[in-house]
Amino acid sequence: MDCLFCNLVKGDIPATILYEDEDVIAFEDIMPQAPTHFLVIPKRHISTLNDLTDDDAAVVGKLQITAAKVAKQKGIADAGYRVAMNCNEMGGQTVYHIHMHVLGGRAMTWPPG
Ligand code: D5M
Repeated sequence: MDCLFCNLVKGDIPATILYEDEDVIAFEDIMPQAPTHFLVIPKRHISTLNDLTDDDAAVVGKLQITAAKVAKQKGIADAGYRVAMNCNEMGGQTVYHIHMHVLGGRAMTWPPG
């Protein structure tokens, strides 16, 4: 299976990496929708949120904790930011390796489109 984000994790495609450890990696989104827009992904392939099991609880928690850490590092934490995960076609998912979007640096609107 050829997965874009698995290839990014392997270093086969370039990325601006903001944080990396044995479980997760955070990098700049290539099509930013806000002045700050980065993604946090598990290194292990999980296609969609629907594929999560109880065994994934720790890594999913780590995605959120990493999002908050990197948001602080990027200087958007105090002003505030948006975290979003898209699931399947109607949810707007285009890359089938789960990823947490973190957007900041501008006021977000609600509801999201
Ligand atoms: O979001 C998929 C996101 O992935 C979208 O915001 C663009 C981003 N993307 C796609 N390719 C790359 C690379 N190569 N580097 C960084 N970011 C990338 P979704 O929720 O699936 O629509």
